Amino acid sequence: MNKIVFITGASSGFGEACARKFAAAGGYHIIITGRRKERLEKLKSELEQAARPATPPPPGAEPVRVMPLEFDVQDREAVFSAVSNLPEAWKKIELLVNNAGLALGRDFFQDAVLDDWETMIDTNVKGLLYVSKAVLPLLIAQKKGHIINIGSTAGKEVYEKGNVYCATKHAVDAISKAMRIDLLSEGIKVTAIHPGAADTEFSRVRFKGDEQQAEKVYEGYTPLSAEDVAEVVYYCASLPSHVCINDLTLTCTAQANSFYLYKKA
Ligand code: NDP
Ligand code: 8X3
Repeated sequence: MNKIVFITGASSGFGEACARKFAAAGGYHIIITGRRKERLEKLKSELEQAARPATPPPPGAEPVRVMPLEFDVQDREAVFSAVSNLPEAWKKIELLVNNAGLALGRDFFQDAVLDDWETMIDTNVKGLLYVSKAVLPLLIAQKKGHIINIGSTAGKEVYEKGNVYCATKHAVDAISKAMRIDLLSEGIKVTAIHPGAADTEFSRVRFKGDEQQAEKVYEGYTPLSAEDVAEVVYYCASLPSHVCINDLTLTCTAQANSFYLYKKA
């Protein structure tokens, strides 16, 4: 029987790459969420119609089925109603990947826009909490499961003009540690994965559509790709049930942490 994985922010970047990875590996049905419905619908048909998995699926695995769910993680009611309206068969979720998130702006604290701060806090922190609280009872009911939270190197060190984005990712780090402790008795694993710079739509969103500024972020080195991150998520998810990676930071080879990124001139 296939496991059910619930991935937030699957219309782009890491989340989309994770959906592709789990589909290609076989043995999973996938709930993909985001606000851009057409992208989710397109991904669903692509994954369901895709050729056979690259590797032989586990014995007894069924062909992948994909359930797109359109909601804004900032909208508490929408999150809870999307999860509670899932068909019963889709409620047997074993893996939650809390990935939806964003940065908005890169400004000194004194110049930053309050609305940007609120959106980051509402999405990266409150959104992650809402989704976790909505999905957790489904994991707890099965006395097993795994939550993978996508943090960031920005959640390990604060960098100049990163202020509130860094704060939200520090919060993801703290929430992950807290979840791991509190969920011990429920048999639920909690993994925090902290990627460094990765070339997705992240910088385009951060710089509000300014393509030139976004491209500059990835000049002079080879950043992580969404697929690199998806490989690591899949690895963490496919370990034996008694093994949990608690905290994992991955960067491209040119990056040591939030401060040290070696760019060729
Ligand atoms: P993308 O911009 O490519 O993808 C972000 C995803 O999050 C999209 O699918 C988007 O979907 C979803 N999302 C954003 N806001 C909301 C919302 N309010 N409600 C529902 N879904 C939302 O960026 P990445 O893939 O790079 O980012 C994924 C995660 O990884 C984020 O948490 C980010 O902070 C983190 N991260 C990114 C790094 C990078 O360098 N790229 C490095 C470290 C961490 P839609 O717009 O359709 O709603
Ligand atoms: C995204 C990586 O360095 O832009 O979390 O903050 S960084």
